[in-house]
Amino acid sequence: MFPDAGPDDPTVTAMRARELGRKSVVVGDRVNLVGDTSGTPGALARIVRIAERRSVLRRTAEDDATTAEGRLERVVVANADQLVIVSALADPPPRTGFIDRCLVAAYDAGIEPLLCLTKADLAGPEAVLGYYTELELPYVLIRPDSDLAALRALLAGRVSVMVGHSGVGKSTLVNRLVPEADRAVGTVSAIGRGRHTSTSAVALRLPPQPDGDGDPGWIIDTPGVRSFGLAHVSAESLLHGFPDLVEATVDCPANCQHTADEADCALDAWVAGGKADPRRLASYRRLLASRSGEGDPREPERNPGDPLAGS
Ligand SMILES: Nc1nc2c(ncn2[C@@H]2O[C@H](COP(=O)(O)OP(=O)(O)OP(=O)(O)O)[C@@H](O)[C@H]2O)c(=O)[nH]1
Ligand SMILES: [Mg+2]
Repeated sequence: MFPDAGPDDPTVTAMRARELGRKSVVVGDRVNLVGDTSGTPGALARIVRIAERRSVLRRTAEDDATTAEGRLERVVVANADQLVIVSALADPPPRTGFIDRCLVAAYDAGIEPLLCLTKADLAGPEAVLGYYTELELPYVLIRPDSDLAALRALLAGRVSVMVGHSGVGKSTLVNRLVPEADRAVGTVSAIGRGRHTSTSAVALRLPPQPDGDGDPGWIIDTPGVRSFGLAHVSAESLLHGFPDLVEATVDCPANCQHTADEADCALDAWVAGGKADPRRLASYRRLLASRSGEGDPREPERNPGDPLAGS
């Protein structure tokens, strides 16, 4: 792969050469190949080198770095420029806790976020967008019959990776963007029983647009995730996923941990003064608590009164 390969270049099948050792190749990696790179049926090339990665999107199975699961770090994709956070407006319902986690991961990876709200035919976006008012977060609304021109313009010239819960419509959208992709699409009821329709990440070249000049970009479809663990992100870096809160912390006492039991944390006054949404501070503090292993933020009873807050 990737952007420098032309649309007419053959698709090459390659395996990882033994000399790479334990280094794994992930979707989005740029690699050097040797052997038969003709792309003819049966031809097999070898991957002998992985180029330095421009960006690395990671997630962990859990938030708590003291557990085995928390230390299990997965590289989701390499060299992406944009993280398309896909959330359905209904069926399954949107979870701002999950979106907040993705924003932290995007910041940590040096990737720009784009909020993609699907199933706009089933519910309105007001509640979700209201939560992000202070953020200037770019977003697109998708319904089955919607024109995808705005989304295509945001994808042009870049490598974008889609993440989201199972059943939010990632593969449906990829199939609309790249008709020959033929990604399997599932029913939400089956997904609810723990089935994920897509089981591996796949990068697809977006088709050239009639009026567009230049590179239409690449889109990477990924399997649905249940949660987006952030054990690999330091407590300090977590805050950067909350640009609406970060400014307030210059008034915090030295070594303030910004937790709810910090008596002089400036974030409380910031929110009380209407400078940011209290739900965003609650979400940030849930992430802080979850990292230190205090309870499970995904338990709905921890978010009474805020149906959007789950992750
Ligand atoms: N009403 C409505 N349904 C949609 C829309 N987009 C997708 N769906 C339906 O949602 C279901 C799940 O879609 P998928 O594209 O398989 O979801 P996914 O995000 O790829 O799921 P995983 O591969 O399991 O992660 C399918 O039944 C789609 O037809 C939409 O905009 N509106
Ligand atoms: Mg899918």
